[in-house]
Amino acid sequence: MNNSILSQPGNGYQAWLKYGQVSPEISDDQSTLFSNIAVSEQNDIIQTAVTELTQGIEDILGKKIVISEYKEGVPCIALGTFGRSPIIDEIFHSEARSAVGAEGYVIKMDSSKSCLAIGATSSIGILYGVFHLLRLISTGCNMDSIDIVENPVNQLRMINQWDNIDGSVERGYAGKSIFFSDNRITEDLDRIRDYARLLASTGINAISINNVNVHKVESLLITPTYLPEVTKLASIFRLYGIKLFLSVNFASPLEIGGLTTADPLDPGVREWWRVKSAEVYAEIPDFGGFLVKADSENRPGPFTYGRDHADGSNMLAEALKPFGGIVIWRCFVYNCKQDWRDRTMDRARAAYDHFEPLDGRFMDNVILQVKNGPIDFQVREPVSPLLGAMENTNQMIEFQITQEYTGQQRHVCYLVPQWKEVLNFETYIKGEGSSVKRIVDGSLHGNQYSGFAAVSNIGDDANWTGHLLAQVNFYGYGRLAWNPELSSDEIAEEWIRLTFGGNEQLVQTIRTILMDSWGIYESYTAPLGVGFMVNPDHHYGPNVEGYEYSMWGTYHFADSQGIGVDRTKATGTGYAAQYIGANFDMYESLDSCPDELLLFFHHVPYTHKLHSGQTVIQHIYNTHFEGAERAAQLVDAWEHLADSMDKQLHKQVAVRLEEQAEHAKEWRDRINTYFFRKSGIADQGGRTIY
Ligand code: GCV
Repeated sequence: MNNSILSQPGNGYQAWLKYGQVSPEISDDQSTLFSNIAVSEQNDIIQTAVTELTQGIEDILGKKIVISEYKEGVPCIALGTFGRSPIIDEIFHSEARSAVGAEGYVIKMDSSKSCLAIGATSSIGILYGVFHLLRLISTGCNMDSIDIVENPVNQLRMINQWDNIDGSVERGYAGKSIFFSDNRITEDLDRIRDYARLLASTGINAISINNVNVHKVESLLITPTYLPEVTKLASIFRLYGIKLFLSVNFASPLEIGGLTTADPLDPGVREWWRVKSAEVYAEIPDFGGFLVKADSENRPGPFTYGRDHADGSNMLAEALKPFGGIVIWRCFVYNCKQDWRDRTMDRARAAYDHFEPLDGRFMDNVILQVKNGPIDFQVREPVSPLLGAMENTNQMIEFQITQEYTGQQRHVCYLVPQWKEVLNFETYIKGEGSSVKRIVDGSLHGNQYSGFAAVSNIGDDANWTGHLLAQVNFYGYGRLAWNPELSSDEIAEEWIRLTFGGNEQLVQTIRTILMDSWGIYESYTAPLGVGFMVNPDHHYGPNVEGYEYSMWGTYHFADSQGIGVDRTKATGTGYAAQYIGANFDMYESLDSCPDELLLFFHHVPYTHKLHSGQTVIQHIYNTHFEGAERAAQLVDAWEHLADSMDKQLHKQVAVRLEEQAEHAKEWRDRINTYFFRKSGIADQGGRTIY
């Protein structure tokens, strides 16, 4: 915790690392043990771990800590990597040690030695173990018989910033960038360090710091103009075991390199990227690699030269390969200049159609980054059929923590339940047991690289995320990337206790608010998986026809008879056929398509009966009336917590929930009125529609 102005109590800056909110029941023995940290190794990450542990325990227990080498008979918390610390090797025998992977750790209370030990294979494991221990102590867990083995399930656990060098953040809802302003890289490295702490405490190990839409000035980040400053950022993230990546502009050789082409098969272009990569690695030896958005939403790419995405990404992969770097290549490729009159073209098909035929052609240091759904981070979408469809290609999943389409951090929307649905989805790609989480962790296809990426939701607001409750998505993403088996409930509860303390009524109330929030948001916005219905450009607030006659490929086709997109193989765009076996059958048939995705896959009359027994039109009315009511109830529920938390924290959320309740009414009335006027069918409940 470095930034003294921002770290005022009550503004949320310390987030879930605000230790000392619960006074854990600590026995006298434990208290003595917590007075000493024994460590015999020295390197930057171990130093970070020791600093975190010391500060954390001092805040929790309000006592000074002594740091020294291990001394027999002196109770302590001992930290060390295997083979370098005799006490750690004594406590953890070879069997325990062999269970710990590169970034994993073990924590064990050895009463006979009066020692709470954290052992790991590498220094970063020690840091993760320290954050785990602090989490346990500050949520009041009993330490007596603690014996934990932890390994991250996913190899890459990455955050993508969409920060621009002028200081703006694309789809950012929490202020300006903490990385850039006025075409300069920030000098406030304290804030970057505080960000690195938050990330590492949840297990994040990679970050790309600039927007995937890379414009002219940002293209210079890989040149001497900016590299020295980028190097400083990389040095901070390194202390927390986080690798730095940069988003690059595919047309850089042309736009900043003085070449006449960016053709990936041109020898001059290949050489240009090789030289640039070598320059970057000369400054940042552990640089992660490049993140690329190409041929997408007007960004340049290999298509300009008649090449494909394998040609494009392999060129960069070849340049990075000698240094151990990787290329993360996004699959968000579709025609954004579509004719809305043409009902045969379907944006949902695009990623699969472009990439699946290229399976096997990508170099082994290329990873394809695939958005969780086929369209664009809507409140409800099916899982992208591209995930897992390329057996011989590395893939990772992309989520969006920033709430572009889920309330823009003015509405509460806990996204972990949505992400878990995606991760648990059974693809049947290799028969039963082919869930998305097994594709993403690399185990299904035995990939060399795989993992999680997500678009960050932080900015320079004092509380990082604008809406204080949006911190849970940032926290939850990291925890889920570490272990997708954690439940949404567990993650929510952990975050609440760390952020607000352990008052049981408070914990239960906030947990209910979070767990209900996705469903509430969905119920008053676009119905039954149809998506969009938002204002163009900024994407906030209801506008049923906002995108209906546009070129973006996001239509609902509502007319006086019905609504929805026919994506069946039999009569529609054929998108449903991108799914395998039982999934294809489920989505293709009107009878088995789940209600919540009905309008994503089928065009139906308003009088069509859902499995719930309601007609489509009555479902729209019911959910919108109920949704707005439930949003209003969140205000009341929060009000009851006024005396159980810091007043300022309480106020921050109260203001946003009130805004949400008002805005939910606007959604309700716009959607209900639109469909009433289109269909002419009255609400069975006789409620007010305009
Ligand atoms: C960074 C959506 C967003 C864009 C974003 C794009 C992407 O279209 O609205 O702001 O651009 O996704 O993921 O590349």
